Amino acid sequence: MKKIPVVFHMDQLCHKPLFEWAFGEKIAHPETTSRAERILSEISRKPEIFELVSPRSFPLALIRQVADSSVIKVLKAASRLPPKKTFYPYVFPKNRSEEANPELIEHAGFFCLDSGTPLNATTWSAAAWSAACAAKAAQYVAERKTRLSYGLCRPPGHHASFHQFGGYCYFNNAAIAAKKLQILGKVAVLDIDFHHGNGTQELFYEDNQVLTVSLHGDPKMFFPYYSGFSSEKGRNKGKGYNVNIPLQKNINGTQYLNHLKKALKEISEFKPKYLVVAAGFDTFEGDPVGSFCLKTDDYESIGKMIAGLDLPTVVVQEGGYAAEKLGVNVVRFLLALRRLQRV
Ligand code: Q9C
Ligand code: ZN
Repeated sequence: MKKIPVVFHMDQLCHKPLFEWAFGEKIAHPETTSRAERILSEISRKPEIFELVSPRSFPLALIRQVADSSVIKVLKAASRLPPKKTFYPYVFPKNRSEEANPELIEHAGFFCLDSGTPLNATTWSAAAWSAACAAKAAQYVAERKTRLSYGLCRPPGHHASFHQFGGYCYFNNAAIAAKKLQILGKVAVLDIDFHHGNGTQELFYEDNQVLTVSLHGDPKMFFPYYSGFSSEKGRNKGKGYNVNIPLQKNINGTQYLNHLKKALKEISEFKPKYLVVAAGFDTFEGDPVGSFCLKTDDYESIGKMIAGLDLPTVVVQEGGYAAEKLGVNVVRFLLALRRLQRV
């Protein structure tokens, strides 16, 4: 069986968000470098199964498809910040002012969703390498080199929309993978992160060639709060091509799998040529951000069920903040998908 390509670039580790504001408290930022390090260390224990590869350049044309030039300019402007300086936007205008200037770091709030997604001199490079991981993972599948690939994307991506970064995300990595594959046929994006994939939903909201399906904590109670409701079904041509499945707060593995079955039914009825999985592991029982009760074994069951679609699949890393268990959870999930490599 072919090895599973794991795409990662060391410069992604230069991104070190310090803290965020959570419900009035300043807390240590959950999106740490140790997340990627835990995944890398688990993967390196199985060299007969995984092949670690690095992207070689930024996928600028693809980034431009998922991010407005202003968002790109903001991150590039942040590259000019002094090395230890971090900017946390804290004013978020709702209007689209003519005066909004992406070169001015104080205006970053125009292009940003929340206060948990800081900017510093390394943000642009880390986010662009993360995007490059998604693009290269998609390339493996597009060129039929493998039927399964994994982009170890960090920072994550699914909260980033065309006009705004946020939710620890800068560029929408899953959308980059989908855009790359879309040229070749219909794509389904399945988002199993604890949070609603608002950015991915928005990027494909009017598209009937990309089906977006997300299972997540109910936005009535959880970030991003303003989207992820089941009534959001797509717009214009895209009507009927977005599916949201908000779930109860303490859902366990068995219950989760029942909902996943419904999600997969929607996907198989769409008859896509490719699958992109926005894979967050903040659904884990011990996660400090999520509230679900999934166990490590459940990720194997989820992987098996997804593999049942038998589609060429690109897995893109999203959230998951119980860092000590993140590596084992990711590996259990990928091993269950490995049957896709059989030809
Ligand atoms: N600390 C992803 O999982 N902050 N993003 C919530 C509680 C935003 C999570 C406040 C959570 C975003 C990719
Ligand atoms: Zn999440």
